[in-house]
Amino acid sequence: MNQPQVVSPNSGRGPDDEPDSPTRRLRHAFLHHLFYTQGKFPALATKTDYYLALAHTVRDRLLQRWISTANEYTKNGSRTVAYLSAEFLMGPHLGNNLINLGLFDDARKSMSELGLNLDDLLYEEEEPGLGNGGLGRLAACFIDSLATLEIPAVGYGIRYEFGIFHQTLVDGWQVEKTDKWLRYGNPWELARPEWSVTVKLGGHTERMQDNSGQLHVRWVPNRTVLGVPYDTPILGYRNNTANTLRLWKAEAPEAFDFAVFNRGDYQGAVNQKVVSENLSKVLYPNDEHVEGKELRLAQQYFFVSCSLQDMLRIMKTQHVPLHEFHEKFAVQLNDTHPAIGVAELMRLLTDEHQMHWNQAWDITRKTFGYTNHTLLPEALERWPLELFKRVLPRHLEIIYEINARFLDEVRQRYFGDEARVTRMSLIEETGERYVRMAHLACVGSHAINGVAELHSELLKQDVLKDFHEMWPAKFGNKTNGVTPRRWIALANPRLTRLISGAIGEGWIKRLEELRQLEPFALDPNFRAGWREIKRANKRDLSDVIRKRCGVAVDPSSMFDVQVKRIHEYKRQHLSALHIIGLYHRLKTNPNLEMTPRTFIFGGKAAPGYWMAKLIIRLITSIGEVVNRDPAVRDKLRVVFLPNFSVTNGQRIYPAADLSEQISTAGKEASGTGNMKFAMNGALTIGTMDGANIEIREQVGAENFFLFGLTAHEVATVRGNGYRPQDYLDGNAELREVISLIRHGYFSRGDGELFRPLVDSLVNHDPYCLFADYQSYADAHERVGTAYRDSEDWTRMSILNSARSGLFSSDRTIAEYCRDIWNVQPVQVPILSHEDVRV
Ligand code: OX2
Repeated sequence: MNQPQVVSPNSGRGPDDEPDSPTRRLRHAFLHHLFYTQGKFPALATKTDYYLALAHTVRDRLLQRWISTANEYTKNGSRTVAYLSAEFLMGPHLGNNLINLGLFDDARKSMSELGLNLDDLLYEEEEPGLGNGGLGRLAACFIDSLATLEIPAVGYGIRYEFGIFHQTLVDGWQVEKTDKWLRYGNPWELARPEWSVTVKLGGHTERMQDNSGQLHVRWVPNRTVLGVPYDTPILGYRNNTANTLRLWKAEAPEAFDFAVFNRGDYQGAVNQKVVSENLSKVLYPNDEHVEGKELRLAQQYFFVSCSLQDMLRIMKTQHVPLHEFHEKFAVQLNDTHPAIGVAELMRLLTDEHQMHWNQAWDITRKTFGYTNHTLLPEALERWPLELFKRVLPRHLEIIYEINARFLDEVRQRYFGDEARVTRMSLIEETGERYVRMAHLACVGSHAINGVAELHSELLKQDVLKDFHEMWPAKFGNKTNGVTPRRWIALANPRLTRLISGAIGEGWIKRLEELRQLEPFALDPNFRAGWREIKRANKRDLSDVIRKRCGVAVDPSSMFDVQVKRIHEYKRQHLSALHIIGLYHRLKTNPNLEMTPRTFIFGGKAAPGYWMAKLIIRLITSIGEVVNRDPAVRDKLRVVFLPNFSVTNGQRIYPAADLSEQISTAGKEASGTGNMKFAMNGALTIGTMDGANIEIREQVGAENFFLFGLTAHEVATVRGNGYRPQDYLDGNAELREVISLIRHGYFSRGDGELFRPLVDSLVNHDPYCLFADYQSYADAHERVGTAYRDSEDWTRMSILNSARSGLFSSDRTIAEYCRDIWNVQPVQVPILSHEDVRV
């Protein structure tokens, strides 16, 4: 628990106080909450109490915007975006809300007048880690941009009681700890039990005819759960908009079964509660790998059904007729996790509201848009038919009906092409039978998009080829982006001040304005300031590394960073092999001139992904050997920072010199970390993959370190019977590297530890590390040389930031609004509680 702190004795009053200054008001409100919300006085207050008191102070200040926004949207009946996502990786709210409200400096001042440090309080917030990685973080950036662009929008998802696990390292291995983010309460949410909805699960269906001969289907579930919405306000940047993130918690309809209890069965009496609450208990920690678990399907259905029912409720209160559903709501499916929504909306419209199939289908298709985030086959969701039927018997019937009508259309279009019919069917029938969620999403949506240019092209040529041939106009690209509020203004305050001093503050809302920095790249004074900021950020990160990893790193060395989920396709192990290569060079040639480098890794491995965990072990093992070897320690350091998260990312991106974006070409759909690094002035070493291609195009090929096979070349090499052994035979350094690992040099002589990894590489190398090794090493040579010319490196660093404007999620969202959602901004006038009449 935290050490109590003492608030200075003149608590209520500060120095130079004007009676009504913002800092004074903040201070008063803060103390008010410390007393009346936390029920504490300074001598007993913990840092958490102080954090919570400040959080409540800030919450009060955004409630007015939230209410005004809701009022305005209701009054206008505004067309609204509903962003459906199983993950929202929000990161801590307090700092971001202070930035968006324009209260950051006042808060710092008022806290310091109380003898408190704002940064300490910010770090007290347990971040809501309700996502695995890029996909969930994208959803978070998107709702930030929607609010900043004043677009009426709701983010719908699941309020997981336990978010992504906390990663610790024990003997160099990843060990998972439960994420108890709600432990001290969550000041940012408001429960809205009055808008709870009921969700059915399991059971069977019945058919009956009414008096007029009309057939009705009744779904008789074997259980129901209650979905309770928890709302979090999402502020726009310095405007009056506060949209809503609505996350559903699962509860039992009855906490307690009295009949069972009275029979003396206590366990049985509370059992339903336990089973129901399991639905929103924990986030599945798999990134781009599906597990096919019944609970996961139930989770997906649960939040989607709650959300669609919520939309119907909103329509009713605003007197919007049912047939205008698609005019009231634009619903976006963030990957296939919410794709069951297609069948659920059909069920709601036809079974529950007696709409005719054709009309319902027309509305459904006009409602949904589908974003695909990956080409990896193991990430494409398909549910075994038996499992699906057990959880969602009615939806399976609806999917059969959709499929029958759809396949009729296919047969008509492609006469005689039964192979195509089999390929496109919503049901996979070769071997075990599955429901294909991506196909359901494609058929049920009017727009389908990938998340970077290459990815969207590959979708059309590969995974969704048949669908593209049938409906080319549905397909488009929306290159990802990230919010500059969190990823520059909040994460990198020093750089923010320097940039705003040079070109004003407009760039925070209009990131293309960063272009105005270009001439400053030639100004030696500006460059010196830029360099000094990078150095200060690196010093800060060094402190963190010393504390967390017990390793001293030199801020004047080049910080070479790879942070993201651990996955073979992302090739953290390619970097590991290269580090061993450098180590080998230094050991065999102690006088070798080499740019001193600190390699920093971070990222979580899915708990069941053994190879990814072994890659972490390889990196920590290399660190153990390299960091204590006096012959190399001035040139090489290797650290694995545990528990990469939004919070940690905010310290890491601003301190990076080099951004490693080294996935096998064609595998990384977009990447978004690549954008955060570039914005903060890191140069990229990367492959022609995902958004790297567009980043390179923007920043200029001369300011980007390119290496490796292209996606097309990878396909060719593999198509021609790729033999990694040939590359090994042809590369002396790579042979040395593999031999060191094989002989246990990094595992205290244990030749077995890394055998699965080495064998996989030598015999299969599914992600072509060996094919790219030399090209990667060569690119690193160019990096080393470039870094030694610090003036020129700084110039390139400035240009990387200056030309990163395209990668603001504001640009991405503006494109979604224009091309897919057809929604307009709504300006919100501020309402005071005196304006409200009951
Ligand atoms: C990720 C992709 O791997 C990444 O390339 C992309 O930038 C991100 O989504 C946001 O679009 N799960 N995570 C992803 O895809 C899936 C599936």
